[in-house]
Amino acid sequence: MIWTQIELPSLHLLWKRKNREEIVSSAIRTNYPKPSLCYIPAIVQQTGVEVKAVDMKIQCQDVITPYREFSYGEGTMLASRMGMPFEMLEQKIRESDVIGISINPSSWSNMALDLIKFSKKIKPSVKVIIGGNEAIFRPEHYLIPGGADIAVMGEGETIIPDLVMALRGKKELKKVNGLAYRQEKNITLTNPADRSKMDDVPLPALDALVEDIPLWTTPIESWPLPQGAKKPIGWIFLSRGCYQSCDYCTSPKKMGRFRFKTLESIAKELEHNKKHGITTLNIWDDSIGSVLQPSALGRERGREYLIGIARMLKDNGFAYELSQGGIVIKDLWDTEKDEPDFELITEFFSNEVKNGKFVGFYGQYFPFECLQLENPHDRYTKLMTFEKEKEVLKAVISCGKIKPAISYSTIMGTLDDTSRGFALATRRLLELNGFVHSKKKRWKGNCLLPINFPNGILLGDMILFGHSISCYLSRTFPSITKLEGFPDSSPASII
Ligand code: B12
Ligand code: SF4
Repeated sequence: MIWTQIELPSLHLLWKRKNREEIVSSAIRTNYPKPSLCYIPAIVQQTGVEVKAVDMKIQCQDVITPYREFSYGEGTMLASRMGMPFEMLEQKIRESDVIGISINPSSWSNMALDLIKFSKKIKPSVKVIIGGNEAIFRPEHYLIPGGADIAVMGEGETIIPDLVMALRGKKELKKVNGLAYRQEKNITLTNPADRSKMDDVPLPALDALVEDIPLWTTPIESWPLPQGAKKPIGWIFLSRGCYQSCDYCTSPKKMGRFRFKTLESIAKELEHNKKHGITTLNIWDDSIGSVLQPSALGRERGREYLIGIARMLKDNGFAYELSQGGIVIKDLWDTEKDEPDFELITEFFSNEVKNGKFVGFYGQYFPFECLQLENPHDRYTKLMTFEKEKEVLKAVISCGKIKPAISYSTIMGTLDDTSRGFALATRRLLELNGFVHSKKKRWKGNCLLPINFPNGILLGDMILFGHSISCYLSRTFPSITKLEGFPDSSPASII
């Protein structure tokens, strides 16, 4: 049996309006590692099945293939796939028995549906199996009418071994836990699957991607990398799950109970990365700070664990960024002393250059989320008062020898948001920007002023919304600044 695991191409959205310049309106990243493309092959390999991994984002990056157009504001949005054209997969599909596709952001949905159809057209007998966020939350969309055969509704580690047995005819599909599958026009759901223990998660199949690894060059939260930090840039997950339950976030439902790796297994993974020439890492956990919760290790042992990880990373010469939030801001507050947890912050967020090599923390995305409210904590328990949040951020910025890159965001545009709230968020974002930029010892990092918008808000509305957005948009989509009436994005013009 041959299983080909695929990472979909990038989504390229082009906003076209009469007599106006066209605007690329999707965030496009290509040269970064794709965790599912390393984990799924590693799990499949353990079952003895031959597996191939294809990253359609990293191959043929300049090829743009339009696939759909829809009206958007005063114009139309042209959706294209950017990367390896489907036709180049033909031979691989013919040779495969299984096509595995991972779909995490919902915006990749139509590309996934097209690839499912394409695979079935090339080889009707090929089994198309999908996984990731989209498979878990709306399997029916991909099974009927999408045409996929099976949606994996949980974690590959606990589901794939039995699934492979079923594909080999040695087990009934209905007895494999964690699946949704198509039977003519109906969908059958099997029993939920167990969550995997973090130490049972296999080492990523870096061997399957040796040609791609040198291309993993895009830092997610900081451009450029600090001097002395080396490419390629890999990634690590220390945990799964999160003890919080922010209402906009799928992670706690998708990942379930919080689990974490032991220090021994983290040491093995660091060694594995080093063997493949990787000494710079994205820590991609949703919330490793969850170890501090009483239901995990509790504050005292949790701190020891986090400090242990930081020391291990540094002792092994790693540079690292936390590009998914990683540690909830409230977890960095010492409630007993009513001040930032300086020891934990210094251990985790410091850095230095040792023999010309950058070692330690170099960047983080801080999700401030609700700066428009007097007290952000009122909406999400993971947040604190703005004054405390600032103290934490200041401590993080000041503790290393080399200033890290920090980006931060707030979410605006819900029906509850008011223009007064918008003004408050703007002021606060500017204040943050002011002190993040004002420190000495700063390498030319990136301090963004992004504002995230929920679905349904048009780019055009965002421009009308106000000046702060222009700061974000002008960094992310430089061409947007050329729009008629686009506000000046310099901080002075905003105040
Ligand atoms: C790491 C990460 C990133 C990384 C890497 C993304 C990537 N393609 O791998 C970066 C930083 C680049 C990123 C970017 C974005 N991300 Co992101 N990201 C994540 C994060 C934290 C982990 C995803 C991951 O790789 N997990 C590791 C893999 C191995 O686990 P997994 O996908 O869950 O897969 C397991 C199972 O689902 C199953 N499985 C998965 N696929 C398959 C396939 C088969 C065949 C089988 C059998 C099993 C299987 O087995 C796996 C192992 O157990 C998630 C949150 C989360 N915890 O899921 C958000 C998340 C997926 N991201 C999200 C978003 C919105 C984005 C962005 C659009 C943000 C933006 N506006 O720029 C971009 C888009 C990506 C891009 N190319 O530009 C949202 C998606 C929400 C949605 N419904 O749309 C999420 C869910 C965060 C959130 N809570 O809101 N992201
Ligand atoms: S803290 Fe982060 S990962 Fe956890 S629920 Fe909130 S947004 Fe999601």
